[in-house]
Amino acid sequence: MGLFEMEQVKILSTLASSFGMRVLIGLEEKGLKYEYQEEDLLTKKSDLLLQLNPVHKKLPVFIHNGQPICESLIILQYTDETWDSKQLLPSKPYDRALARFWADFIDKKFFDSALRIVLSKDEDQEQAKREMLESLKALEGALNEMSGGGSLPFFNGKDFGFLDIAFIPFASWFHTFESMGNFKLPFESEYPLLDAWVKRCMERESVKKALPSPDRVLEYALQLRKKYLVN
Ligand code: GS8
Repeated sequence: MGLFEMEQVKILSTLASSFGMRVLIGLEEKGLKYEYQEEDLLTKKSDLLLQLNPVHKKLPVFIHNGQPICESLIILQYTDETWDSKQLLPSKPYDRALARFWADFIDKKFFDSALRIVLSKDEDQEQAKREMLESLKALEGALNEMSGGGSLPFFNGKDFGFLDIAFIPFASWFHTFESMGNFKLPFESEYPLLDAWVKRCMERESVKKALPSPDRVLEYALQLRKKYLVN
């Protein structure tokens, strides 16, 4: 039995969670075996989820040999510190800081607008749409700088890594944002580097395996909206 098979790795998540997808992609890239448990946030949070993530009560939860770890970016960093089969974060401290900065931007700015496109309406939704376009512009600029104007394929340069993993799951939601916001994300005209980057990432096995189809995501988002629409 190889070293990795002796480890017990389990993930609680839900299919359409971009945060959960991050963890699945990371584990796949590292070649780790894991057990996956689907949770249903639309009906009831399981006792296991409440017990393992009592602070935020959110998915995903990563369980390594019985110890729970929460927050997708923290989980990715934990896997990097625990298994060195493929390092997800770049090796230079400055590059690591940049990758973490932009991953944090995605969680604070991009995700905030995403949530409001899905769960709000009228002026708040319009504002969220404008904010998403601005966030994508900023990410296009970051990709431009970090990939040497597009001459390198990924955010961190030549290797697919932490920041790619932090953002690519949202590609499965782009169709949902467009459909719910009744607008078009102008990738080809405004964000050509991101456009090419999404297509490149989508060719990776780890990404193909973790991302649900845009239709599945929309179906889930419609249920979320029905349940949580802020009036
Ligand atoms: C976000 C997790 C999250 O929002 C992370 O892991 O990176 N910062 C965290 N999880 C959602 C499901 S995915 O949209 C969740 O569990 N929501 C339940 C709730 O908000 O009660």
